Amino acid sequence: MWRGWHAIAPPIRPLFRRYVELGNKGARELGFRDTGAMWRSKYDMPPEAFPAEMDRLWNQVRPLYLSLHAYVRAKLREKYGDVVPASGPIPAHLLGNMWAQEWENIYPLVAPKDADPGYDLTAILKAKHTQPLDIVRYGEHFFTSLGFAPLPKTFWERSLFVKPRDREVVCHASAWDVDQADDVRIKTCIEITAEDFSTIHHELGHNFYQRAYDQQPFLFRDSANDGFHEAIGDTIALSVTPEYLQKIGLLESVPDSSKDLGLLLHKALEKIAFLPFALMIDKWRWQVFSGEIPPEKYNEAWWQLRLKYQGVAPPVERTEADFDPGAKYHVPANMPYARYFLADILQFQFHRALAQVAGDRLNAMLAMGLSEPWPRALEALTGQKEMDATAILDYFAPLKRWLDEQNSGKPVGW
Ligand code: X8Z
Ligand code: ZN
Repeated sequence: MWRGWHAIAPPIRPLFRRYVELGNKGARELGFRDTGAMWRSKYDMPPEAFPAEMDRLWNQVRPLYLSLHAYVRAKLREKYGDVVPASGPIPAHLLGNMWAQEWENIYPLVAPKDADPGYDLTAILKAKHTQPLDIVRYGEHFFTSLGFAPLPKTFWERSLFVKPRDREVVCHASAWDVDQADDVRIKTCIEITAEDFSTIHHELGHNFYQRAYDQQPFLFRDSANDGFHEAIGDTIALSVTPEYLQKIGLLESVPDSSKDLGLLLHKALEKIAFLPFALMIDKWRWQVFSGEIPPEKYNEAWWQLRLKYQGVAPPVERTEADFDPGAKYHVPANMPYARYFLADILQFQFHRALAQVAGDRLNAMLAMGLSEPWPRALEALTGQKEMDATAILDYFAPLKRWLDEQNSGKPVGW
């Protein structure tokens, strides 16, 4: 007999309320005003300055979000009629994601007529019978192609990649460095979708970061701030272009540049739609921790912020009998969320810089002309003051291995 959800899991609102009290008690014992202030203290600036920094970034991108929101609203109105208002908030359940946090699932509804790139990575992966571990190998390949060492054997032995049949696990993807050294792992339940293809790149970004700083003193084994940790895999995934998919054998032909607009719109549905969501989650929690939002207003304040930042509205009336924030993993899991907002901004900054750095460094050397001794010019591009033949050897290393095989048993030299 169905006894209702309460028989399976107790209602989360009173537990959350108690968690807020206990969290604040702990934060105060550590010298912070509340948990929110503790979370905001990790950005190399006074905790009070951090929200203004978030707002500054949000105001930079807000016009782009408004344009995207208006376009999507109009398209949804064409499809669904008057349930979508001409000028008000978009009903949150029409955006193709349980939390309306990323909207790429409704791409087919909003695709530009003449610029749809015409491929669907989920469909391609399924048609190729891609397995969960293959997706992880694709992700690892991107990093090794940049010169990172392959993941250790223990990563493959100790990670959780698929949902076990015999027990409940937390499927929300996470990455771990269990011994703060080489024992890195991921824990997730991979599904064969484009979304999980990106998520795996995201998680591996954490693992490769963890391994890169493993020679630091213990207390320095972390990213510059938590936004950096969240941004690395996504920076890599921004280079998962049609050209790259073709290179790794997932796409037969690359759409020509007339389809770039469709690709960009798809990316915007992921990355631009996400920004106000990622911003409002901790705006809500900071106010909850500080007491500005009292428990009797948890849900009302949640939807006010959803309206203010995202321009979305609940499809049915919500009351304080509901506790919608509890449906977002990070809220009950006590995981700060501002980091994802920062990561969304930073990944594009990193990506642009990685592309520019090569050109800029080359130009720095060229622009020096004969004004400096050549070792300085060499240093401007390579960071090295001496000429070094290891680069030419690296370049030909596979050929050298092959030649040595061919020559085995034969005389070498004269
Ligand atoms: O929680 C995550 C990762 C684990 S650090 C899968 N993300 C946020 C979310 O799912 O809400 C990645 C992007 C945003
Ligand atoms: Zn992450």
